[in-house]
Amino acid sequence: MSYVDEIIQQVTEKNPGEPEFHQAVREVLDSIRPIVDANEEKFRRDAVLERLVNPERQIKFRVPWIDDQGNAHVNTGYRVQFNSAIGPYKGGLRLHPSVNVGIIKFLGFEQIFKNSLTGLPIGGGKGGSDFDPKGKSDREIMNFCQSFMTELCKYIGADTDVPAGDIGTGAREIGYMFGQYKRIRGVFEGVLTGKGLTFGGSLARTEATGYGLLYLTDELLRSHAYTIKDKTVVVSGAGNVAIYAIQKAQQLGAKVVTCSDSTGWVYDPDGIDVAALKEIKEVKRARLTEYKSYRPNSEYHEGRGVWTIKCDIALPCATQNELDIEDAKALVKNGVLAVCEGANMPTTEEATKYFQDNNVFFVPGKAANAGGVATSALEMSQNSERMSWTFEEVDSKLKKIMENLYHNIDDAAKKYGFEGNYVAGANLAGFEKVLNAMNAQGIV
Ligand code: NDP
Ligand code: 2IT
Repeated sequence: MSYVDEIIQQVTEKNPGEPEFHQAVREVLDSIRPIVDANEEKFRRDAVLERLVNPERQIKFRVPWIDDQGNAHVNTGYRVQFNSAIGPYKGGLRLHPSVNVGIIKFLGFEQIFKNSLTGLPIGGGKGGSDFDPKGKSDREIMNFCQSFMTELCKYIGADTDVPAGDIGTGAREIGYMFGQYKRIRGVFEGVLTGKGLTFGGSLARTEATGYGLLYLTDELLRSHAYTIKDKTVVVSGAGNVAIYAIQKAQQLGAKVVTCSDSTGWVYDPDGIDVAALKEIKEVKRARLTEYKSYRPNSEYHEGRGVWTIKCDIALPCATQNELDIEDAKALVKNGVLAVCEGANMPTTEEATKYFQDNNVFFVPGKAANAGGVATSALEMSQNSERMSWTFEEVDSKLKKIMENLYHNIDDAAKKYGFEGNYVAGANLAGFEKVLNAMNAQGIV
């Protein structure tokens, strides 16, 4: 059996009940076969792949907190510090009831290659909790965040591990966590990114993932003599990534006709009203059912269904495995041109293959959504030099990073004989840099 296949099997056996982690490992290892096969003997001797798929450190802890009625609850907190070959661990904190160690490991593993692709010095990590922020009061959120950070603060720091937002963790949660870190550790440092603008946050970090997704999509299309202007775009999700993806798509002249949350989806044939969406999701923290009261011409449907709408470009921006083979068939049937992932691993393996087999441009999340973490790294730089850059400065750096990133994965795909396969290109380009750093640092 080849070294790659052996490790894939080992990961499956040694990490039972973690299908998303297996999926992420399979996809990366399958892509990097050309490099591994050409160096199999050395890689085996140095246990390169074993070191790649085993996190450097995994932290799991109890998070007790008290609700508004005085009742105590216990959630589980995680931080997986996966790989620090190219920089301090960097990656978000997910707060969602579906969180378990396998989810955090899949996200942390993806983060290694994503962070490498940004070209900035950041290693891979991820954390979170199975805490459900839905329906909690502001005070309950604060209680949870403080308790979570009381334990997490022992393991993180501006030069060791710098967490940020992800599903369920936005500016409010980062603020509460930052306050607790500062109180316990007694240092004001850039230990978290996505902070408020008055205490070290970077302009454009809020917009960065969605904007970056569109900068990359635009570059992809232009490189193939298409333009994004007047294209119909279908987006899933209605959170941080989705909102700013919709906003930038509209600024670039596209028409975005859908968004969704975990209970239903909206079809707005006149184009999504971003101001209304922001008010519903960012201010009221309400459900998408409210959208119709702002836009009487729109439709609200329970359940899932955005992928049934005819479009040129599909941007999944909600969560993992939200776009399956049936969705892929519907999109291809409707003539979709490009699918770029705003979320992490939103497309199933089968659906990904279907897009590739049907000549749809497909860019995986670790490339397409890297603008968020890239801008987090820019926030770290600003914190280190105790300066803050203008919105235009950060935004133009982000745009450059995403354009370069697209060309890097395109070049890597070509270099290894997989022209047009951006999954292979992203994994190969991301891995090359991490491998080089790991080799140089010895067996650690
Ligand atoms: P948010 O919490 O802001 O929004 C998540 C959105 O997805 C919400 O609309 C939510 O609906 C929906 N959603 C979440 N879970 C599910 C589910 N299980 N089923 C259906 N819908 C769901 O998160 P973000 O926008 O920050 O993150 C979205 C995706 O982007 C994630 O995959 C995240 O890992 C990825 N990402 C985020 C980055 C960032 O900077 N924030 C950077 C790179 C990637 P509801 O409100 O009903 O729960
Ligand atoms: O998945 C991701 O890249 C994020 N949630 C952002 C991580 C970060 O450190 O900004």
